[in-house]
Amino acid sequence: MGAIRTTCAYCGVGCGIAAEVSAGVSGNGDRAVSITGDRAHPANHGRLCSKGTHLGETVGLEGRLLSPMIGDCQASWNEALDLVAGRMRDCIAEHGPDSVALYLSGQLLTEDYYAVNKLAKGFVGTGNVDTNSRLCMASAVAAYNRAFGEDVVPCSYEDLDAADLVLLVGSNTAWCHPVVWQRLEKTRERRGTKIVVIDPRRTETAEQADLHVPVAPDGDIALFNALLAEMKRRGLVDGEYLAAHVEEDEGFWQNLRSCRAKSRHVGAEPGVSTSLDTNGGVSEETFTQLCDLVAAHPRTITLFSQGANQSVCGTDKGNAITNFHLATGRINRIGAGPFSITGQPNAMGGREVGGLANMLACHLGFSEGERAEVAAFWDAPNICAGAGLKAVDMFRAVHDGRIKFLWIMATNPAVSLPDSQFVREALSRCPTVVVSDIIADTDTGRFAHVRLPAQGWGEKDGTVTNSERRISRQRALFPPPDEARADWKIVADVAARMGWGGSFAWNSAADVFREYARMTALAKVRGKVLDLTAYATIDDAEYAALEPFQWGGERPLSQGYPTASGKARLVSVLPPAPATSAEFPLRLNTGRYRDQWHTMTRTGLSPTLSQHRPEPLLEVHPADAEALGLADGGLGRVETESGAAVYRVLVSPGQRRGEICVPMHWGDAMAGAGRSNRLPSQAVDPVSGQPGYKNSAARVVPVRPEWRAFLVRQDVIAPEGLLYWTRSRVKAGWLYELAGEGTIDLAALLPEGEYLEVADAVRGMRRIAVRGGEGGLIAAAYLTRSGSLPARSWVAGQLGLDDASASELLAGRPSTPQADRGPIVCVCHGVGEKDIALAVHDGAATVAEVGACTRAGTNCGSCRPAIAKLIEAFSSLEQEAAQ
Ligand SMILES: Nc1nc2c(c(=O)[nH]1)N[C@H]1C(S)=C(S)[C@@H](COP(=O)(O)OP(=O)(O)OC[C@H]3O[C@@H](n4cnc5c(=O)[nH]c(N)nc54)[C@H](O)[C@@H]3O)O[C@H]1N2
Ligand SMILES: Nc1nc2c(c(=O)[nH]1)N[C@H]1C(S)=C(S)[C@@H](COP(=O)(O)OP(=O)(O)OC[C@H]3O[C@@H](n4cnc5c(=O)[nH]c(N)nc54)[C@H](O)[C@@H]3O)O[C@H]1N2
Ligand code: SF4
Ligand SMILES: [Mo]
Repeated sequence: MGAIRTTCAYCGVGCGIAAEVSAGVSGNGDRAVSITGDRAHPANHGRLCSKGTHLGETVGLEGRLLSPMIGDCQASWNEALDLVAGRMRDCIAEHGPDSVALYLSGQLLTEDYYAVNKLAKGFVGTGNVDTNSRLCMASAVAAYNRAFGEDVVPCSYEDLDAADLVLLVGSNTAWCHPVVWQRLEKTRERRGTKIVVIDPRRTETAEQADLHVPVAPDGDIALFNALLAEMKRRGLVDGEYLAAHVEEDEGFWQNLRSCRAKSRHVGAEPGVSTSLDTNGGVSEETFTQLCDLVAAHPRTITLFSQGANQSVCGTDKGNAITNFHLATGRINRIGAGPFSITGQPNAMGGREVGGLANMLACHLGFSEGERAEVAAFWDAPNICAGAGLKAVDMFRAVHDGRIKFLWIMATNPAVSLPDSQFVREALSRCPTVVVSDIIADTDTGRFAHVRLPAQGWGEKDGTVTNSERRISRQRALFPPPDEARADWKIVADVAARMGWGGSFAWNSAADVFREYARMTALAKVRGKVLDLTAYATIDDAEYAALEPFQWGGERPLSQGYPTASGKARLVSVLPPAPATSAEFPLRLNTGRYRDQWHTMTRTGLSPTLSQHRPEPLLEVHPADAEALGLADGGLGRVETESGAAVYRVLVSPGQRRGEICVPMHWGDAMAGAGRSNRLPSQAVDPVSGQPGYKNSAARVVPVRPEWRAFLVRQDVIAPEGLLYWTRSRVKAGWLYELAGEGTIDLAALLPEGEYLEVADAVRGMRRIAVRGGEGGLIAAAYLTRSGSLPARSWVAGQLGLDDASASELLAGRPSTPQADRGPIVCVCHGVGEKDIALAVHDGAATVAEVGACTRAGTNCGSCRPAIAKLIEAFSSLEQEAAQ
């Protein structure tokens, strides 16, 4: 079989993939696929990052939900669908349509999204359809709507190739949109493009930038206002563009000036530089450097992501950015514009069809006229009366009993929503929770009354829209396993049981797509940019062969803005009011790791991807660590008004003082106490409803366990009563890190088998290796109260082996020492820090030269920023040594 062209399962870059299936087409579950980048796809031209490259490790059936479940009992589709439809019908009859809610995801395909939106807003008659995109780009959507009159991203990736200056605002691009990052690096090589990173943290992206602007948390509005005021002072505002294409809020320019004069302080102890002063907490020197770069390079793209969106002033941040671009005329021109980059593979598709509670469908709102047109198009009996509840409010309504039926699809809100203890309480109170997922055991699934098995990536068929509005096909590679069904099909099946079958009688994803494309005519006649009517009549073969295409074209707003006046708008925005707390003096930031995806239900299954950061880390500035009594590699508990979570401490000079950072990924399925969303509050942006995940008031206390241990075993367990535990995937099973107080019955955490054991009560050391029936190592555990523990990688490598020697196992290391590679940097080729140090010692001075001697960074390239950083560190060590 030749390669199947499809689209990556993960981020909104939307990379094209060529997938060559070598096993699994027969449906026996033993799947194998080789993944390479699709050279013909305009989003990536053949490049892929570590997550895309290793997709093959996550297409197996391990952990999959393979049949409908009612409670803990397997059920038939008929039973499950009857129950879901029956409960929904009863709920509507007794409590009205708004007692029903659907919570969706940017990981659904456009066809799925379209189907659910139609069911809810047209047939059930509720606006309560919202999506995890609320947590992700709702603020960017709101800012675009305010500035341009429609949710339209005004740029394309090709603009990145033509820009002279790229401002990355709140984006760790090298980790979260790695192929865009690689594209930027290419542009920089080719045309000397300058890259500026505006981020409180010195991320790997910031390390590689020409200028890092360490803005204070939520200092972006002050910074962009100051930047624009300075451009005005230097005579760089584009008066002609403003006159022809832009309206402004009353007093816009005075407001900007007064903002520049004001001095505000946000957070933190005295002496900590989190002041949100005139430049957003940025020193005068750095601010001037930024202004000089901006003044010198009119072809500017601002690429913004969660550091802008996930804030209680995220919409205003977005508009501070659009204001700057509009006023300097840096928009609708090649290589220029404010570019919100999307997170999930189909965040944009959801925005198109109406996945957000405050839009009806196809970029239409809830005016009488719009509702009537949509009702007519769908032939809908119960068009909803108006906008529904946004994500955080939706779960509040579940909590207080207004919503009694909740259907969650392709998202894991028990981990990903803020104040997750509250969310769990809400879920446990809700009379009916339905969860459609591909994985059997997720934190959210534990609260479901009914679980429905969906088809996952590699099985499902449909379309996704990426950050630059490009629609691409996802194509099935394998037959669906067991009972798994397409999400849109599950929705249609429920609709049919509700008596609306005729309106949901699609036979294929292509049928749904055509209907959606036809519906965009409603947007078109209202002067919107969204218009897919050219695709409304494609046949099945054309849909099957559909090539990636962009709606709106490369620069969709260059023909005028979709507002009544045809003009865009400068929106007056003010920096947020100061927030200080003596009890919680630190500012807590949360973010992502290079090789993990969200709540880890899929990437957590890949041994390769799990090497980069096997545990959740609490990053703290060295001076704060000292003041707080936190040791590098020790444990720390973060506390906020909402809750507490425990992490491994990483002392990092990349943090600003007074600010800490933790990852969003770990939930209860993967860790004991590392669920970060116990920490942020339910506070949201007043316009967009997006939570402020990146700036919570917090404090940290050291955790000093009496013992530490790790164990490896082949299966999944959930230890209880510990201060800390995490699990991470290794080749033949799982590696558990544990820490606790008092006594621990280590053997109780191990499977039955032949036990080999050593213990030293005085030193508080205990080691156990367990062999199975055939003599292979099935588990091992190592505990210490005061000493050190063996290297995890060697022990994990023995799991499942028949010839592991007893003495080596109990020593926790091989009798002939192996080369210690240090922490793995390049996961594709298994190259460690020490291999790179050696290469630098031998004279390698560039990433390419390190690649030539070690192969590091020569496959997907996701680790190249890390290699560059190591070269710098090791070369300065070498120089010091030489002096
Ligand atoms: N590896 C990986 N890639 C992913 C994902 C993943 O889970 N893993 N998820 C995808 C999704 S859905 C999304 S939404 C994207 C997110 O992609 P990004 O937005 O790049 O990711 P984050 O790490 O959430 O946050 C970005 C940065 O915002 C900074 N920040 C925090 N507060 C502020 C502030 O006040 N101002 C500014 N300017 N910056 C601030 C943080 O320090 C952080 O470095 O990634 C996508 N890609
Ligand atoms: N603290 C903090 N919290 C955050 C963020 C942050 O930066 N900081 N970021 C927020 C952002 S931007 C996002 S996008 C969210 C992401 O948060 P979630 O959406 O909760 O995260 P995922 O782990 O991607 O959840 C997707 C679920 O869908 C399942 N799934 C995968 N494919 C399919 C499919 O085809 N069909 C169905 N039915 N199910 C499928 C997966 O197994 C998984 O359970 O997290 C938000 N939460
Ligand atoms: S950048 Fe990586 S995760 Fe994102 S679409 Fe491309 S290969 Fe997938
Ligand atoms: Mo996201």
